[in-house]
Amino acid sequence: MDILKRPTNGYYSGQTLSTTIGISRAAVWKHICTLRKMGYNIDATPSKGYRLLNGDRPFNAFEISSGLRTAFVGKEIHFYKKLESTNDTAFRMAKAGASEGTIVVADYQKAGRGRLGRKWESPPGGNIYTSIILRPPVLPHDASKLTLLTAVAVSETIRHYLPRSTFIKWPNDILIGQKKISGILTEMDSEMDRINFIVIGIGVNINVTRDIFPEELRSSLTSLKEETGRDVSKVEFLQMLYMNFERWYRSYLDSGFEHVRDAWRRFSIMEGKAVTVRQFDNIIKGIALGIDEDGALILLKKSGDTIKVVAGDVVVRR
Ligand code: BT5
Repeated sequence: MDILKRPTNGYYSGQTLSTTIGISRAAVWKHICTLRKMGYNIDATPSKGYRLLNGDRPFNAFEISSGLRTAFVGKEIHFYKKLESTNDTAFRMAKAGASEGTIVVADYQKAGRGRLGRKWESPPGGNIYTSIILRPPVLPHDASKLTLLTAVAVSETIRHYLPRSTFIKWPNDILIGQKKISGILTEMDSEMDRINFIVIGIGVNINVTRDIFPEELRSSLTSLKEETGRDVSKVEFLQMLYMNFERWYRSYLDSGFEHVRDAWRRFSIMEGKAVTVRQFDNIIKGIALGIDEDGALILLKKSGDTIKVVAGDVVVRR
């Protein structure tokens, strides 16, 4: 693939490719067929040879890893056209010993999951569904901080395309204005005092329009395409996301949660707002004061008491 990408005025003949790579011409043809299946637009003209036609970088593991400037996130990438859920696959891989930073990406999820058994709509082709395997040397109690630092990394990446309007709603929603563009699902395998591994699943709506989603969700979600009016490269988006993620993950492990918390607060839409938090059947109302050093949401209740919320779904009331 790298040879075909080198700039040329014409074609690479089958003979040139065969001698450069050191394989037979029949094998060159087999590789060309495989590359076409991977999404590359390759022109094959008898008597001239092969030429890579211009076009977007196809969405595959090779493209995601070429030019990915990370130390460990994405050093191993498992790419699938179709999966039940990238989190399920990543969880199985982690159980079987996959190393930290291993990535699972899919172009379509048949059973994408949100939190608490909810569904994550995962139509084929236009969106990003990815999971990152981590083995952080922290206590299970600290796992929720990884959701918050991931939210910062996702928000930063989206802001590259939409400079002002990206916000985080605690704990795991990324919004454009009031509409959800991305969600994060953090799952863990742990003992009382040790994390064996964590899988961080990230879904982002990219090159789709709202009408592809079920009607009841259309007014509450959006995509990069809806907001910018154009398609963006999913390869470029993912590379930026993995780089941003690795930077924040390292910052947290090396220097603690404080910097993450500061960045999170800059993206937050909640501070000072009246919110309702639903925790199963329990409803808590209050003014959101921010997040504490553990990543928990701090609420000021009408009674004047402050309480700490560690899990739940938030509605911002005004
Ligand atoms: C989340 O759950 O927001 C976590 C979503 C994580 C998805 C990723 S994709 C890769 C990885 N593999 C998986 O199987 N999952 C992860 P929650 O906070 O429970 O929000 C779910 C709610 O968001 C649903 O009940 C809908 O209201 C809404 N929703 C569903 N699909 C959506 C979409 N594509 N875009 C925006 N909102 C959506």
